[in-house]
This record gives sequence, structure tokens and C-alpha cells, in this order.
Amino acid sequence: PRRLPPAAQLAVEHFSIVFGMDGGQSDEQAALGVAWAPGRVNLIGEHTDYNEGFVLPLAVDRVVAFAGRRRSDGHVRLWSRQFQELAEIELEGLPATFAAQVERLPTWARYVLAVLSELKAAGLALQGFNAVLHGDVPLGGGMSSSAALEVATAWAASLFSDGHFAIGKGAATSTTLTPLEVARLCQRAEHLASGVRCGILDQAASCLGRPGHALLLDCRSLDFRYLPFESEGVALLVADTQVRRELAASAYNERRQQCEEAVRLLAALLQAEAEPGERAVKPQITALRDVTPELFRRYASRLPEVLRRRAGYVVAENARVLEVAHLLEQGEVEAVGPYLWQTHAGLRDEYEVSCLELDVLVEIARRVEGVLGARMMGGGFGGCTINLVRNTAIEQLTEAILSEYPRQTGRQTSVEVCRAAGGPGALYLPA
Ligand code: GAF
Repeated sequence: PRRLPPAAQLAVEHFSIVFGMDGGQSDEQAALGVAWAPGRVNLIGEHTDYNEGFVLPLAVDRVVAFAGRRRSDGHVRLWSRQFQELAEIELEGLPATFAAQVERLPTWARYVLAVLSELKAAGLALQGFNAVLHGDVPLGGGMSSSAALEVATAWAASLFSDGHFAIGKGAATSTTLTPLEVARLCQRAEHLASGVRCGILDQAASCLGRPGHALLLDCRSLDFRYLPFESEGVALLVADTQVRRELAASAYNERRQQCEEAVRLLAALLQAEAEPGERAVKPQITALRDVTPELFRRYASRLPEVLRRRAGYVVAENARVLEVAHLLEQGEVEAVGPYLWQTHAGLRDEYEVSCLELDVLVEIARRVEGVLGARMMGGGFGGCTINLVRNTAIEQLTEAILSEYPRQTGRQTSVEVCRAAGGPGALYLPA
């Protein structure tokens, strides 16, 4: 039998404890099913996704999972093992009843509701189910626990729909979504549930993960390619600041707005300089993705100071992603390190989404020999750092972080090695 991810196995073991051996009003004929989706790390390409640029994430061996049984009605009953909390959702009436239902749900269940609501809005036929949820993606820690929850919800809804809705690689039909369409749907769900106008990075990374590979995604065309991420000698370590800041959501939306404003100004400058006859043929700028480093250098001094720094970071980061992708194609994983330090500097000084605790973790890493590169990861203002480390330095870095970080910040931390793992899964267990 297939080995389940540990968090999925735990959810399975918990199901009969929570819902009783008969699954508590589940369809008695229905088998026990399990669905899961991974969190991600992002090697490079931070705050580039909503600028229609490039990202290079890896799905990791941490997942959010549902274990449950289909019901014969339209009722969804969920027990979160992590929050020790029950939530109930009515499929009937969605998406119209979204606003009425979301009010009385705990935060974690709002993401589930939002995905179910979007699936129904897309015209898919869903069926109720009882399920236990569990995960080992650090919550709110910059490893996309919410995207993993959204994507796992879609896979669970498909599993329990009893063949009425499938997720498959082939062409989309009225009853089939491709993994990439699921990613877009889950991105909309994230907007609905959290109010954060996120890009597609997290949901795409979760939907499209492949073991031993990073995913190079063009966030404009949504074309993607897998690049080998394997090197005998190096590992990825994730260190958690244990900081979760409320302001992250509003600061994120503000950065996005600033990028949009920079695009408007740059497009206007370019238009103004074009000869009348040239206007129609001059390349148009509709996102920072269209601004090359050369073009940016030409116009940067005419942007307001804050917008210049924000846009300057994004333009440079986009170029870095493509250079790192090229290195991975050549199998030169170790050469990626310097780019991570550069990204951190940009996020700290120009994009201004780092914080003291993230900077402390990166500076600790900088002093350990054998650390090739480190940076803050994800939206910022807390969460995790990602560290590219020679295997021979894993222990030393772990020890340095565990001893120095609490001393410098008064906080606890945890350090974990992550591996590039596969995407979501869903199956019924044999009776
Ligand atoms: C968060 C968002 F959800 C992503 O879309 C992305 O913008 C990331 O921050 C920054 O790269 O994880």
C-alpha cells in the first residue's frame, strides 16, 4: 500500500476517534478517503508573482490533509486536530451564502469555505463530507500553510464528489479542472478568505510540486518548467522566527499598490518620450515584468523615492530568478547561494518587508562557514528564512541558530531540513 505523508496518516487515525467508527452520519457505503497538499519553500522570486514575473518554488514534504467520509447530503463537518475546533459548512446555497456563512466560522475554516464556494461558482457538483484536518506545515510561517489548506480542500472536494468533479492533467471539461486551474481558483479563495491580494506563487507551488525539482513559473503566461533541484552536497534549511505580525496583510496590499503605481508612472514616461508615429509600436508596460534593468536605469530617477526602491527591487529580483534558473539547468546548485543574500538585502532595504528577527537569522547564517546563502522567505514581517547549506554545515548552522537566536531576540525558534516533494494526492483507503 502507498505510504501516506505523516500528517495525512495522523488525520486518518484521528477520524474514527472524532466521528466514531461509523463516521457519524457519513454515507455508510462510503469508504474512508484521504486528500493532502504540500506547503512550499520559494528558492527565489519574492514579490514577483503579482508583478507578472517569475518565481522558482519547491513543494516540500509537509502537508495539510483531510481524512473523511462522504455524506449523502450537502453538509460539511470538519474537525481541526491542530485547533481542536469543529466547523460546519452548508454547500447548498453557495456561493450566494458565502458572506452569511463566513461570519460564524473560525479563521482556518474560512479558507475551506472560500474554496468550496469558488468550486460551486465554477459550476462543479459537490457532495457533503465529514473530515478531520491535520497538517505539519508551520501555521502562518511563510511556508504557505493557507495555500496548502486551500489546495487540499479542492482535492478533498473532488475525492468526495463521487466522480462528479475531477482534477486531472488533460484538457479541462465542465467537470474537470487542471491543477493550474485549481491553483487560480485557490488564489481567488485566498483573496476572499483573508483579504490579501496575493499572487499565484503559493497555490501553484502546492498544486504542481514534483519530487527533486523546483518549479520555474511564468506568472503572466502561467507556462511552467521543472528544473532539477538535487545536489548530493547541499540541503535547504528553514528557520522559523516564530513571529506572526498582523500588519503583514495590509503592508502586502500596500506593496502591491505601490508596484501598480510605479507601472502607471513608467508607462506614462515612456509614452511621453515616444515620437508621435512611434507611440503605437513602442513596447507597452503593463506590469513591472515588462521593465528591464536597462529601461529601469533610464527612468528610475524620475520616480518618487519610495516607488523607485520598490520597483528597483522587483526588476532586479526578476532578473535574479532567470539567472538562478539557468544555474539549476546547468546543475550548479551551489552557485545559487549569492543570489539569496542579494534578495534578502533587497527585501530588507528596498522593499522593506523584513523585520529584526528575520535579519538576525540571516546574519547568524552569514557567519557560519558552509552556508552558501540565506534570506527571508514569503511575504515578510515574520515567518521563516531559507538557507542553502553544505551538508557538512547543517549541524553547525542549526546549533548557531538554536543558541544565538533566542539570546538576541528573546524568542524560540525551530530549524528543519526540507526536501523537494510531490504535489497533492487523494485516495480511498482499502476497507
Ligand atoms: C505571499 C503571497 F501569498 C505570494 O503570492 C507571494 O506574493 C509572496 O508572499 C511573496 O513572494 O506568500
